[in-house]
Amino acid sequence: MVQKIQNLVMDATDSKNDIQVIKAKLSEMAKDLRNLETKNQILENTMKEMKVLNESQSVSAKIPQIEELKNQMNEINVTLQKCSVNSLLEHYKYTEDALGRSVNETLQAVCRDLNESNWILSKVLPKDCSDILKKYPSLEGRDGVYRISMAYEVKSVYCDMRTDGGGWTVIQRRQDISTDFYRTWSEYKEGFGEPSTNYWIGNDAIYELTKNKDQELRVELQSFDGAEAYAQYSTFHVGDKYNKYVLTVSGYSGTAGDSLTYPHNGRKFTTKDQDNDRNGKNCATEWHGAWWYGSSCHNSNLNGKYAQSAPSGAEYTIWWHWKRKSEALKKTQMMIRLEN
Ligand SMILES: [Ca+2]
Repeated sequence: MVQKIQNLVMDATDSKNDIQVIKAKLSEMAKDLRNLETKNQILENTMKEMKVLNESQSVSAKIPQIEELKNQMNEINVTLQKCSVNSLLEHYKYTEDALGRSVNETLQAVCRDLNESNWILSKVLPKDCSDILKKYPSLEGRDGVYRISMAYEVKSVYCDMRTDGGGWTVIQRRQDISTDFYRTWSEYKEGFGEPSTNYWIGNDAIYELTKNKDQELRVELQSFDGAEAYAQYSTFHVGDKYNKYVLTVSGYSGTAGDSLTYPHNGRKFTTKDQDNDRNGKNCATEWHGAWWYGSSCHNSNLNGKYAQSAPSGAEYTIWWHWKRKSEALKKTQMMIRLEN
């Protein structure tokens, strides 16, 4: 531009053109300058616009990329999560199956072994406590829990190996309050408690032990003042479940008095949930027990309520003919033995 002006001045000077020519040239120059300024302005604007456009384009261009990246990340995360959860689940299921199989197989094997060993034991084990004493005479005087076989079952029972030569199988035992005796028909059927402390051997077991055998029964009693007495019966057996474990008892001897023959001989067993007595009410619920109740309920109630002292009440563990009153007893024990 400067060069152009210098050339024009030079031309004007050199050629000594007239003032009009110079004016025209200047006017032309001014026009060029304005055009230039306009172009410059347009360029600047364009550059500004381009800058703005560029910025906006770069941002808008980046946004979809970010969104896409985010989407991809999410997909990857979801896939990863699914993958790990699925593989964990699969692994867990496999482990569970394997465990279940092995536990089941082991349990079945244990059951088979148990059944087999029970069957073998039932063949070789003694049938009752007198059988134990017959096989092992040195056990005389050693009361305790022994195992006997009964109808192909092995059962733990308490044996009295001391009284009158020993060999007594204990069918009922109470000595403290820790075992509840107010129970159902099925519980009395199966038996409950622990032979080492308090227990009922079970009506099915009493039936098994007394069927086809002449058994004697001995009932031992202790009151809270420490006094002791017994009642012995030369004949004792109970019927099966179809006969409601009907009681046959006779031939009393002893020091406690006979509170069993009457009114209990010939009576069916009654529990709180099965009334087989001839009383208008259920004697088991009336007197908190389970027994061979008669029409007048009872003279003895050895499965009745256990007291920690000696209160009076027909709902307690009483043996009427000993104390001539309904005094709760501290210890009771019923045991049977093959009659000599
Ligand atoms: Ca009744």
